[in-house]
Amino acid sequence: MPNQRFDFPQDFLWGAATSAYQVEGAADEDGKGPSIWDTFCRRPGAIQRGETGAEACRHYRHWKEDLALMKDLGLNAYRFSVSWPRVQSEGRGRANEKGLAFYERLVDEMLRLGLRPNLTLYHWDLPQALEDKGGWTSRDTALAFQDYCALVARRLGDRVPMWATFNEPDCVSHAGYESGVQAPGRRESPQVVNQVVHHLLLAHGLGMQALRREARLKGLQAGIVLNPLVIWPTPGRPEDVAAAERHWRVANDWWLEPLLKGGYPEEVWGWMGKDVPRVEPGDLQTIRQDLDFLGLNLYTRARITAGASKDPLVPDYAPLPEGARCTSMPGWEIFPPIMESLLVEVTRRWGRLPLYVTENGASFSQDAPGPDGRVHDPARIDYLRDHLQHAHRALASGVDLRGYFAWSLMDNFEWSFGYAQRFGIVHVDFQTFRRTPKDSAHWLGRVARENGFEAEPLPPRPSPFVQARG
Ligand code: GCO
Repeated sequence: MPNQRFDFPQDFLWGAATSAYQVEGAADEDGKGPSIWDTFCRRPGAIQRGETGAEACRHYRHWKEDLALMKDLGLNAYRFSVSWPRVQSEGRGRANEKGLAFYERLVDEMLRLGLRPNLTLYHWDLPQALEDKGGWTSRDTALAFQDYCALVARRLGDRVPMWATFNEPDCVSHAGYESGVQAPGRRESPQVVNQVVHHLLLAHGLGMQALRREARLKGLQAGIVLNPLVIWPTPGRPEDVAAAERHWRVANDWWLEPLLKGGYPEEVWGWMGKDVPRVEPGDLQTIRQDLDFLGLNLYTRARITAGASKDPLVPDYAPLPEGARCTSMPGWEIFPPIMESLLVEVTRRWGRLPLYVTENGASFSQDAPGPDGRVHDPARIDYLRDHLQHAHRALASGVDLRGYFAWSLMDNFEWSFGYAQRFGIVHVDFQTFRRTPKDSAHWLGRVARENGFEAEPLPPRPSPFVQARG
């Protein structure tokens, strides 16, 4: 079958993504206060091999080289996050001038190089001082977040064009306060976890208001980055589709409905019973701020089946299908149709709104320079290309997709996995901190320069929800 062109819309953003704690290092330099991740990494057994983000990729020192590397590859955007405790060491009050100056230099250099800055205000690194006062279980933290957003918007709101309040608040709440596998590593009751979710949504609304009040750049885009479960019903039985639909409401719409419509999904609220969050008058109106875009992070699918669970809040996950190919992340099946399915489902359920794929990528932990000094990662090129082909098909169906950010620019601190996982399109030697662009970096850079690529045509495969609706 002859190859076809997969061309993307004009002005499509082609970028790479990182987050402060995962790449910066300099954990206690220049006035930065401790974050909950600095604390959590000291908990025995929390992080594989007892590793920490204290040094990470030393991006705090190598930032200029890292930006130049993206520019040389041909990328035109960079998604990064601001470390709250680097800007306000205790999470409140006076700004840490050296911390703000770092981000000012970083943004100014991006603009000089023609890399569109895509700034995330919160990528999980809460100042420890706020956690000591309750963290996200406390409504006050949402108020502190509003002040933090205003502070950063006053300093960078005249030049940063794209802002996200949060990255994956679902992980912040459920991994941080329910399972405890991420910082702050707490295991709270369902009601407390639901209250954390509510405080994060409230903080988002307050942060959006602060951004729009304080930032001066005309045409600034503000939104949020979510990681909806890419729910995939096991094929064949109507009850499996029904179970999957139910879990879409529980896992995804519990976030999307307040953000886009200003209310929690009624049926899910009912299933929660006494565990529902306390909602103050006006909260839902604050949460529902007009979004200029929605960022979506996606990697793999969640196969849902109708099984033994009697609790509508608890899904039955189907095992990996026979012969499933996975990345190095345990159980992360490689299944590129997720890209079309999620983009189409979000648009179908919530209306056409500007979307960015703010994270998509694969960890292959054996990545290393070969005898030729290059890092050959064909599996990652296949992963990126296959997912982009499905993104292209979503665009053809009318989805308003405006950009794609590979996770990640460079191998980095993968939370509880430490440095064992390598998601980067650029290899990092964690002894020398030498950066080596992998073959996938050169491939993505060329796609960015050409705004598309050639590949074999895709076989037809609408998502099961589309099939189920007929
Ligand atoms: C996330 C985070 C990233 C991760 C990446 C791989 O989506 O969990 O935004 O920080 O490193 O997704 O797990």
